[in-house]
Amino acid sequence: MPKLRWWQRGVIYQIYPRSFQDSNGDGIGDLVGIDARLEYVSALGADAVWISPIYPSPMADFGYDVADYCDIDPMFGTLPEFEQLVIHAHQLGLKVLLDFVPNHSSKRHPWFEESRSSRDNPKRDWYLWRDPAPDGGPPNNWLSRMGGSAWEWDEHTGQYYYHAFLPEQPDLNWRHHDVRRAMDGVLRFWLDRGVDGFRVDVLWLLIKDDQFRDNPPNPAYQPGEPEHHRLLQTYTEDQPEVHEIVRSMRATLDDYGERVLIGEIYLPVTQLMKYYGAAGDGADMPFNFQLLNARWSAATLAGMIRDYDCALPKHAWPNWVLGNHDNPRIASRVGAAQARVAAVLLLTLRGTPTIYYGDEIGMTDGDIERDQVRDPAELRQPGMGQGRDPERTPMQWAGSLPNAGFTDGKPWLPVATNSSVREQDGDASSVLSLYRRLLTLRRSHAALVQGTIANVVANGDVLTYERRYRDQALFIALNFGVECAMVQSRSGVVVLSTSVRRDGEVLAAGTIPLATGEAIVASV
Ligand code: TEU
Ligand code: CA
Repeated sequence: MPKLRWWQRGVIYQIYPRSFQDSNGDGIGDLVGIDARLEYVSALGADAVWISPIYPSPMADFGYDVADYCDIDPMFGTLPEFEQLVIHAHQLGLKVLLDFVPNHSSKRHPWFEESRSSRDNPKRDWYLWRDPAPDGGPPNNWLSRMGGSAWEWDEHTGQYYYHAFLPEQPDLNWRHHDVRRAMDGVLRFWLDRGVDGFRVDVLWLLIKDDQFRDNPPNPAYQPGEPEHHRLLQTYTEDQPEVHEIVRSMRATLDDYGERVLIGEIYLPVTQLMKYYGAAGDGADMPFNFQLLNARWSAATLAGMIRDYDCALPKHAWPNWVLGNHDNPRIASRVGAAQARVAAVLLLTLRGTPTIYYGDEIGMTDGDIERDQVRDPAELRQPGMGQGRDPERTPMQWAGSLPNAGFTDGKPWLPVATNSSVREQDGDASSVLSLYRRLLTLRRSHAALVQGTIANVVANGDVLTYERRYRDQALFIALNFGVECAMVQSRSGVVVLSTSVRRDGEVLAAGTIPLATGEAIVASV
């Protein structure tokens, strides 16, 4: 087996910068705050931090609307502070991944301001401008993922521009050579500053149909679903030409050695696999989001794990994501007990895990009152279940401090009331301790990092599988049910359990009991 790359051995920890640690009392997290918490992340046992966008931005979509790709927003800090953060992270053995947002810029980006200034501006075609339909309406039926038409009328030049998200986020034209060149320069700007890789925002949306054909209706649309689900995204996503762009991003990173390219891609598994590249020359890890909305049952997960493993191209490296800033938190989706089972699952499956900040202390979705809503997705489509504020509430460092130690000022979103890092720190039975134990176990057991996964079986509410590397074999059993269950096991020793009292228990061959919400890892 070839030597693994750092991101194959490692665990990624996602930081939503607005909500991690405020250092200056303005109620918004920042780089100095993140820097002060790097020791925590490294002691947790993570290997890399991925920081959601920190570039200058009007914050219409909280940084996913970039006004300058090569600087830091003053709200978050300065470029020297970022460079300091990278040095500090590297001293701690942590890699730093940035969020690259190439699909769209802010409408305040100088590129767009030029583009919209006149029809014959040299940057006009850097964005997607179209004439109105004969009736004066939008050029076609494409819908925004944030609600309404994806076309915004520009009075000054008498054309519409396309935006897959907010009107404040015009889509760039990735068929234009100069756009590609400019964006390549952006990647190099950060790589030159020691950044270890990128998570690329909406990678599967970069290219749209060059004939701008109408999207067909979605026959499976159910009332109550977000508006853009009315149409299939046939002409607005996953176009074949996107792969050539992924390849060129990958080639740029390869100029710098072992840097990682991760794609944010919400697609069914077969389409997802194409993003690895036909010759393994695409993304290192197209994000695998299946756990984000999986039905929480042993049978569903067993099928999903087996199918994913089978679908992976030869040499492609798997990965699993349990939470992010766009989806409800795991502890709210499956409850506190099952969130522990989820932790064992995430950190014992084959592939690189991504942990969303706060999940390691069992944070739940925050309660956001109507007048506290900040997320544009919710403000534009109220009550559609699109709101992302609940999973973006501030990290809870110390329950005894005001705002759980996140800020001395007024937090931009309310701080929830979950138990904090400090409360869980010395408690061997806490979720935080479980995460730390799991991350330690990964480091000491090659089978968890580079072993095969086999015998993935659901039996009633219990999921079992084996991880094996050379003469090391681990048996993992997880109880998804609300009742105690019996599991067939070989003889061995429990090396980790969700209930600490079982650690070190000797298992005789035969059936062993698993309490509700219990998961074990046994050396067999
Ligand atoms: O998300 C893309 C995406 O497809 C979503 O899950 C998105 O949150 C949803 O469609 C909006 O209602 C990425 C980022 O992760 C997200 O935070 C940004 O808002 C979005 O791209 C635009 O940059
Ligand atoms: Ca701040």
